[in-house]
Amino acid sequence: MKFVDEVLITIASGHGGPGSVSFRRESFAPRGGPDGGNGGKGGNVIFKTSKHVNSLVDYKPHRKYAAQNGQAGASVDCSGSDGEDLIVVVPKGAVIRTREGEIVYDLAGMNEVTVLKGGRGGKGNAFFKNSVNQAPEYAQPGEEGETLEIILELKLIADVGIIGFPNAGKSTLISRISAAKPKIAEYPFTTLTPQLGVVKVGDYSNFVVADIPGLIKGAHLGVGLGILFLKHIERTSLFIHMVDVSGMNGREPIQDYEDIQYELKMYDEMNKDKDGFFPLLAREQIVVLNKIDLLSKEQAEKIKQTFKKKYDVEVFTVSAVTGKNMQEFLVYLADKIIKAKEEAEEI
Ligand SMILES: Nc1nc2c(ncn2[C@@H]2O[C@H](COP(=O)(O)OP(=O)(O)OP(=O)(O)O)[C@@H](O)[C@H]2O)c(=O)[nH]1
Ligand SMILES: [Mg+2]
Repeated sequence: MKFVDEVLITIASGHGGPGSVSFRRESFAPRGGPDGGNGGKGGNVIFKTSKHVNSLVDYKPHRKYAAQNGQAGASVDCSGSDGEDLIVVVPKGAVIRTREGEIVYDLAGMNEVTVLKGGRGGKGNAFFKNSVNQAPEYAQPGEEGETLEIILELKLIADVGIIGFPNAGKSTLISRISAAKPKIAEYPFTTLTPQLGVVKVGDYSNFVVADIPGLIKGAHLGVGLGILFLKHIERTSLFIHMVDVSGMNGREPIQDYEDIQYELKMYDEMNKDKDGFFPLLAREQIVVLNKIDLLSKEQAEKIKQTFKKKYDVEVFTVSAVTGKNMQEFLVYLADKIIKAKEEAEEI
């Protein structure tokens, strides 16, 4: 299925129905009093999140999604019926922004929110009857509904994001530590859309890892698959930065690492004025040097020390294929995430 993570649409709540101007006309009461009923209320626009929806593919760009209008009041004190609400079902991590980029609602952690209220129905002339005016000839119009052009954006919800060049072994890692079954292949850009995997820690706890498409030099200029999908790791406090250190395919680990950092920097630069944005470079990165099954022990240790000294970061050397050193890395990762979650809860 196609994966869509941003769409510009218009939403509109319903107008209130107008009140009615009417007088009772019955053969035994030729000069009957006012009996114009009230108009119905316009429908609201309500957003609901569902874990069963994971893309915005159902929403067509530039289309208007509107709740029903309330019906007009009628004679014999008949009220118009209320317009039906419009229920917009979106993924758990959806964000509603104005066209200018301002956040209207971030739906992460929300089940339901009324974004636009329908207009009130107008009162019919029966409502305005009083001792002074027994036969009012006016009724209220219905209140107008609201219209809003929005950018509906999806940012997946995960605890940790895996970044790295294509072929670094990101999907191999997520398939090893979670039940996710992403496509894995020896050619670059195997992963075309972000994938989530749930990692179980012990019997009671788990965390969510996001595998995103590979980044390459110039991604911020649109090279490869670009950098737009980085938004799916904006919610994570931690990144796993995977580097292929096998030397296969002529890859230079240090250069690859720096190229990715540069792309993150450019992403931060491009998004710094966006409402609610927190720079990617400010997140902690755990460096995972992968494919050490193709290196000698000494070679693996040497490259590990080079990274440690140069960047002052936590470094693991692993093989996502054979599982070497994977347990040690997972224990460290789980501990980090649990601590980060505890800190977030304290705030
Ligand atoms: N020898 C060896 N090969 C590995 C290891 N990890 C992954 N590979 C291989 O590297 C290739 C790329 O692996 P993927 O997991 O698809 O890489 P990716 O980072 O998800 O790549 P993209 O989706 O293209 O960004 C596959 O042929 C894997 O079998 C490893 O630890 N050792
Ligand atoms: Mg992949």
